[in-house]
Amino acid sequence: MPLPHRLRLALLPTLLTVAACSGAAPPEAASGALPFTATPVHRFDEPWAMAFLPDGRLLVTEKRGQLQLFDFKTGKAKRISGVPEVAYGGQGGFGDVLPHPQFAQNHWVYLSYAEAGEGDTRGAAVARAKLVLDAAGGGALQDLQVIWRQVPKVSGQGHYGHRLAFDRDGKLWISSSERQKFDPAQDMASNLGKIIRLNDDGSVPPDNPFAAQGGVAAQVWSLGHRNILGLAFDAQGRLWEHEMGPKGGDELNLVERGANYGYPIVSNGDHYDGRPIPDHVTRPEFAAPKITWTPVISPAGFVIYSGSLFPDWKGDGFIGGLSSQSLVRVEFNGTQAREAARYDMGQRIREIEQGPDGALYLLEDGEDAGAGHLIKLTPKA
Ligand SMILES: [Ca+2]
Ligand SMILES: [Ca+2]
Repeated sequence: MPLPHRLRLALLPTLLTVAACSGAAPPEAASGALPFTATPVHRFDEPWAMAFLPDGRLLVTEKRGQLQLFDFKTGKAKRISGVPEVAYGGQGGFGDVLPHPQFAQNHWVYLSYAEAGEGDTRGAAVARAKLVLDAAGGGALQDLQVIWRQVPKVSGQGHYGHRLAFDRDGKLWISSSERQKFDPAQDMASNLGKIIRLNDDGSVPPDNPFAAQGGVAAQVWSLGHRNILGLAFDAQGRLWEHEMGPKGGDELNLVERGANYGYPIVSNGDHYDGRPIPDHVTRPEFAAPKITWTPVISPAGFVIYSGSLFPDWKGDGFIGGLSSQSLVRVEFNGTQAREAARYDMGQRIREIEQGPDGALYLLEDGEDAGAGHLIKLTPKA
């Protein structure tokens, strides 16, 4: 499978972005070529998310509602049966997939997806199920339990979010985007526009910051978010998220307990219909982004690299770019961050993971003809 016009380094957008970012340093010097080899491995139908199993195989969600198990040894993907029905359309469908940290012992897999509701409403849901693998290279989900839902279900097919992460204490984190409804991000009677922290069975930890308020507020760790398509923990256990701004103002945020990130009251972007939104600097009571991007990158997928195959990149964040068709590398310095490099991939990048071999794996978004590849990145020989 060829990789046409992918191997270029996009310097101009990076320079424009750096000019718009306070405190950002220049990107790494241009070498005229990408600093890695990009190898297409397999092609999926509108892939959205992926996660490695302890045996080295890869679970991939396809937005239309399939869960695939890809075996690098055979080069084949097999369908997993027993998946929940998804509300496919717009930005909705199958979302994230994530094995439990103790998957080898308990076989739990966590899935997020858009779920139909009453009338013309939808909302994100998170379920867990036991993944029973078979000898033919496939498997089945059993004992499926829905453990969380967006409240309320609303019209529209955008901004579900529904990214999943586990922390080192085994707590489950969910990004719940604001469904393009704006104000729910500030409303504690709704869990839209929030980052959610739960126990692995979906129950609410009593030490959550708004636990005393009860209801869905008890699930909330932070609020005032827009469309969060990336959650990642660094080696120190800090949680970082990125979210798409409206017209301008994509953000990388350090997620802090009980903090309000200000949307839709503040944003470094503005509404698509032209109405201005005051910038973050006007309201210091709201947590401000560590990086802000205008023009936007449209961030999707997020990993903080901990491998050895790319030793210079240990501890760096990698973010996929949809509209920017790029891979963005972020360098952290404690609680600060800056964009260090942007690599032009020539396709919308939806998802990124670190493999057990230390290679980086990307999923192209699947909407464009010829897209949807799983791509492996390895150091240049
Ligand atoms: Ca993933
Ligand atoms: Ca603004």
